[in-house]
Amino acid sequence: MSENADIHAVCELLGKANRVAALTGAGISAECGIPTFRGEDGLWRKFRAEELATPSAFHRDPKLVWEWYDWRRGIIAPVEPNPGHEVLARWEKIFPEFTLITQNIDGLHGRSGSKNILELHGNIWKMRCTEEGTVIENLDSPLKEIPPHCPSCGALLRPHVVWFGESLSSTILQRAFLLSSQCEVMLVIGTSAVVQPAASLPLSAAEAGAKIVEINLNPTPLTPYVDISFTGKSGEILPLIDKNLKRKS
Ligand code: BV8
Repeated sequence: MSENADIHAVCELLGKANRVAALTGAGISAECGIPTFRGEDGLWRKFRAEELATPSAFHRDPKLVWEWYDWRRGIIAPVEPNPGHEVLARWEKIFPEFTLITQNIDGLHGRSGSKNILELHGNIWKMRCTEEGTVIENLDSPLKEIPPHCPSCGALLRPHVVWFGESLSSTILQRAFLLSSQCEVMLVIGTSAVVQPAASLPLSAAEAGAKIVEINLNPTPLTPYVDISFTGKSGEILPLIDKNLKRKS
């Protein structure tokens, strides 16, 4: 189908839907200049992200891991959300039930005004005490101390994110699967759809009868299973869909 026909088709779907969900990945923030995970630009020094985003890497060298997160915070801090983030924030107000499920830890959905966000993998602007488990927000960029320590007990702080090999919060994960299985339309935006369990959410939504709409620069393992697939930049395609959407708040 031509892109225009696809735009028309997705607006038809969204025009009559009450329960809509969106799953986002690093691709939705790429147009802000934030490196994706698996894209060419995802490399830091000579490390692959999966090598640093693990409990064993932190145990081995917490300073090195914090230097990586401080580098990423330094890239994220000055940027503004892009039109893709903004459309999703606006859709939260025009659909009776709109759920935003993100794998991103950059906090840009929140900064664009989205409220109802499930941050599956945590948030880079939050830290957790390795002793007490308390979570604190820290927006310093650059960090004043690397590695940072707990202001109340002095123990090492770790990024409040989910590392590979670590389980996600069961509360957030259960809610993500519940809302995915209840939505009528799920948009899957800017994710390579390989990291589990996040990559299973669109499949469980499809099994429950939802229509799946994918927006990605490239095909993904999910593409053969979706109802409508847009190949392009989410910061351009989402505003295009929004402009043609006959739904106002
Ligand atoms: C767990 C936080 C229990 C940290 C992240 C089953 C099978 C195989 C493996 C596993 C499995 N179950 C569990 C695993 C292991 C692992 C996993 O899935 N590994 C993968 C690599 C196969 N999962 C886990 O470890 C999870 N924990 O399952 O615990 C357990 C444990 C062990 C074993 C069994 C069970 C925890 C996963 C969470 C890890 N933490 N982030 C940090 O960020 O520092 S994941 C991190 O990577 C991101 O959060 C994100 O989730 C993922 C990156 O994926 P994307 O966001 O999709 O980004 P990517 O760069 O890959 O792709 C970008 C896409 O955008 C591309 O498609 C590109 O084409 C597109 N794009 C680019 N520009 C644009 C665009 N699209 C549109 N517009 C554009 N402008």
